[in-house]
Amino acid sequence: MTPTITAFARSPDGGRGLARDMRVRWALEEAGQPYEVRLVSFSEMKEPGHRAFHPFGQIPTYEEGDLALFESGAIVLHIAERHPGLLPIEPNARARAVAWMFAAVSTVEPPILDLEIAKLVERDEPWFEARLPAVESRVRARLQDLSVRMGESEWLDGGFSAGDLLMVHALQRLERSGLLDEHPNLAAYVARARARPAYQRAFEAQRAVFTGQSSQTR
Ligand code: GTB
Repeated sequence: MTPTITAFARSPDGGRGLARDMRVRWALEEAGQPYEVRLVSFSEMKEPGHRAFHPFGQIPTYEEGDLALFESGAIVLHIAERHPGLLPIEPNARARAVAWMFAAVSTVEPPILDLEIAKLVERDEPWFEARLPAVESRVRARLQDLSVRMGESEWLDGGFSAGDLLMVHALQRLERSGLLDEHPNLAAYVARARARPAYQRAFEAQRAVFTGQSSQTR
């Protein structure tokens, strides 16, 4: 059964692939699975119809037959568990890849989001300039540790996995901050992942929504 995901009808990023439907699209492309897209406006997201799928009135959601899911990490895990290509078969390697998925969404991404929110929402606050260095330093601490752990490895742990997918999608939000470039191995890691054909297909699909060329079926 072809799943349906939801995405912003008008993404505030202008199609740069930063919204979280991108990671679901990317996982589906890595898995070679077709999907449909239902675009929702900001007001539709808060209506009961959408909240039936997402309690917090957000995107992305994922519907497949009787199953309705929210939370991009859980959706990517669901896709990775059902299709080859995103999780290793060997049980211990698989458990480690899942650990990297959690590390991406619960250890690395939160300080990145905090920095983004600070720059987007708090810029006019009188305390903005005073707080910024602390926010940046929390991001730097995570990048430093990740950079040391990765060294010159191609991926986080063996072959490309759903852990890399979520990690790269979190890291790419730093693109314009310059912080990623302080670690050439991390900048190369993100570039390597984004060069994958599946990433490129997902990126073009979400960008087509912005340029008005989306078919809403992949
Ligand atoms: N933990 C949830 C998940 O991973 O699925 C978080 C989902 C979430 O934050 N969804 C956002 C949303 O629906 C879109 S992705 N926001 C609307 C709302 O809460 O009312 C976050 C996002 C939004 C915009 C950009 N951007 O423009 O660059 C990047 C990321």
